[in-house]
Amino acid sequence: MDKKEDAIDGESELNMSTKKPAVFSGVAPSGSLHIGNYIGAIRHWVEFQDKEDNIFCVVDLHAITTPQDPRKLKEKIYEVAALYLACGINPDKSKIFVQSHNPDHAQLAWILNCVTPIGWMRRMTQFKDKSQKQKEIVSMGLFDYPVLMAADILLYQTNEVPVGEDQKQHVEITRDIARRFNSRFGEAFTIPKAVIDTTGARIMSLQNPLAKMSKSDPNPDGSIFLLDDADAVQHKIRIAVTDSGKEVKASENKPALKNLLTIYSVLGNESVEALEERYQGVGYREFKADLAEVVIEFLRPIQKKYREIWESRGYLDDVLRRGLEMVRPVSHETLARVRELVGLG
Ligand code: ATP
Ligand code: LTN
Repeated sequence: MDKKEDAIDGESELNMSTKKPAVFSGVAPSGSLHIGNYIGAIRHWVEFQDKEDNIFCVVDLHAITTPQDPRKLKEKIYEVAALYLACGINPDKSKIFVQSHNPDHAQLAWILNCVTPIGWMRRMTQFKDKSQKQKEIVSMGLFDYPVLMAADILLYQTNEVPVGEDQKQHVEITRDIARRFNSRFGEAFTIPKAVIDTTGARIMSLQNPLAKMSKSDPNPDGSIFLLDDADAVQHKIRIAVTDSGKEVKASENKPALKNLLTIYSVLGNESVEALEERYQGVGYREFKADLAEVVIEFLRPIQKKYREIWESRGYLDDVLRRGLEMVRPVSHETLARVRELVGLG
């Protein structure tokens, strides 16, 4: 990974003694995981698994900040956890658990709410976007989303938060909240930093190359889901929007082609330059047909592993239980210190 680190520190005295950097990240089970989630976040979790001390969380409390069907939510939580494993997260190397199974997250979020100025929250662009799109009422939970995310990260004295570009602002506010708490009450938190790759940090919708590929996009043709079958992948790529002209080139004035080339390059493991050369003088149709094959071949082993995991539900429960047991003492220690510093009995 060509790491672009968005902040300079990510360390504090609390973590100087730890050899491996502490990493925390998560995905909300608010829909089906797509290749944007994989390219922007999960592949980096897998890549650095051996070098870091990792926690990967299924952030179900974040999912309910927008309306979810209660009958489907539980299944989605397990689906996300199973996909973490199917994508290559190894539960012997990384801890995986479900956010709501650890009540420390909600408790720390409340305390952080009481030190976070409302003006900081009003600047959050994701809230502005999501609240505009929201057809039903906009909940306090949606507004408070970044504070809960800060609690997730700060509970574990996290150094690094590997995420896609859209989460940069949330990690920045996490840093601000941590600094404010530390200076007002005393050292409690490590200051984390976002780790964002220079390639693929923002995969765009196949139907609108100016909008991010997103789980909650009502048009499923804009996203390729990790569990899409071959026919769906072929169809979505065939009808994907392209730019005017015929050239397969990743230039700024060809955002659709740039996006398709990025996907091809990452999932097919070939440089964009090599692809541009290979497809010189070749029409979009052939390029898209090859891209569909690359995506299908990439998804095949993930889907096979996913099905195996899904059939042994006891194993998945066990992984999540073990993950929770390992993370709980860390969050507990942070929360106890925070309570003490704040003066809660
Ligand atoms: P939602 O629509 O419910 O907000 P989402 O599809 O935007 O969901 P998240 O759960 O918000 O996905 O994101 C999980 C991780 O995947 C985050 O690290 C996020 O930055 C990354 N990510 C999400 N969408 C993309 C994308 N289109 N390109 C690159 N990374 C992405
Ligand atoms: N907001 C994140 C999901 C998330 C997260 C976190 C990511 C919740 N808590 C802590 C990293 C660290 C998103 O990707 N939408």
